[in-house]
Amino acid sequence: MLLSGRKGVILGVANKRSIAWAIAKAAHDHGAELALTYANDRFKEGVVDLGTSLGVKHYFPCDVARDEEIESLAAQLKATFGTLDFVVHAVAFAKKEELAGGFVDTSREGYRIAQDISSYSLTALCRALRPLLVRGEGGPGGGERTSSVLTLTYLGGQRVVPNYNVMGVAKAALEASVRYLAADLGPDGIRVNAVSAGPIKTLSAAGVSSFSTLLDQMPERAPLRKNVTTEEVADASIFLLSEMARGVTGEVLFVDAGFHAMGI
Ligand code: NAD
Ligand code: IMJ
Repeated sequence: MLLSGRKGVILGVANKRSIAWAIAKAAHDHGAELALTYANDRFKEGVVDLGTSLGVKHYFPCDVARDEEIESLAAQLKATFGTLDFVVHAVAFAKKEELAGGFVDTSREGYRIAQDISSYSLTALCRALRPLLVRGEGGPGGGERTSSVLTLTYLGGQRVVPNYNVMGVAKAALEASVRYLAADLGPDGIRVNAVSAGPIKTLSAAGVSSFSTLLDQMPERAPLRKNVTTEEVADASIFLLSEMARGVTGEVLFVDAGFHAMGI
C-alpha cells in the first residue's frame, strides 16, 4: 500500500484498455482516493461506469484544450479534496491525417493541435493545480511528503518512429516540459516525471498503420522479449507517484521491456 490516504486526479481514461485506467486500478489497490476526468460527454458514461466499479466518487469534465475547464477542474478539486497528492496526465491527440505519411507534410494547424493537447496541457494543468499540490512549511527539505505529477510519453519523442510524426515532436516538447516544470515546482515539494511506455493496443493505437508490426517486433528485439502491459506501466507509475520516488524528479522512466536500450 504505497498510496494510503493519498488523494489524486487521473486524466485520460477512455475505456478499460486505457493506460490511465490501469493506473487508476493500481492507485486504488494502493489505497489512494481518486477523482477521474473525462474529455467530453461522449466519454462520461464509460468513465463513470468504470470508476464506479472501484468505488470512485468524483468525476469532472476536462477538455484540456479549454483553459476554463482546467480552471473549473482545479476549483472542483479544491472544493472536494482541499489538497492533492498526485496528478496523472495520460492525454494525447493529433489529427489522424498527421499520423501517416511524412512528418515533412505536417500542417501548421496539425502541429498546433498536437502541441496544445499533448504537450502544453501538462503545463496548464501544473499551473492550475499547483496551489493544491504545494507542500509548505520548509518545502521538500522540511521533511514533509512530496506531491507528484506524472505524464505518459513514448520513444517516438526521442527517436524517429514511422508514422508517429507530429506526435513525436509533441512528446519531445512534453519531455522537455517535464524537466522545466520539475525545476519550477521542486521548491514547492512537487515532483514531475514521465513514464515512457512501450507500444500497447489502446484506443490511441487503433487504426495506426504499422502498429501490429511494431507489436510483433517487440518479442524479437526487446531485451525482455515481450510486449509490456498496461499493468506493468501502472506499477512503475505507482512508484513515481509514491514516496518511494521522493528523490526522483525531472525523469523519464522507460517501461518498454528495455527496447529503448537497443542500438541494433
Ligand atoms: P487512450 O486513447 O486510452 O487515452 C488517451 C486519452 O486522451 C483518452 O482518454 C482521451 O479522452 C484523452 N484526450 C484526448 N484529447 C483530449 C482532450 N482534448 N482533453 C482531455 N483528454 C483528451 O490511449 P492510451 O494509449 O492509454 O494513451 C494514454 C497516454 O499514453 C497518451 O499520452 C499516449 O501518448 C501515451 N502512450 C501510449 C502508448 C501506446 O502504445 N498506447 C505508448 C506510450 C505512451
Ligand atoms: C500512434 C501513431 C503512429 C504511430 C504510433 C502511435 N506508435 C505508437 C502509437 C508507433 C506506439 C501510440 N502512441 C504512443 C500515441 O501516443 C498515440 C497518440 C495518438 C493516437 C491517435 C489515433 C487516433 C487519432 N488521433 C490520435 N492522436 C494521438 O485520431
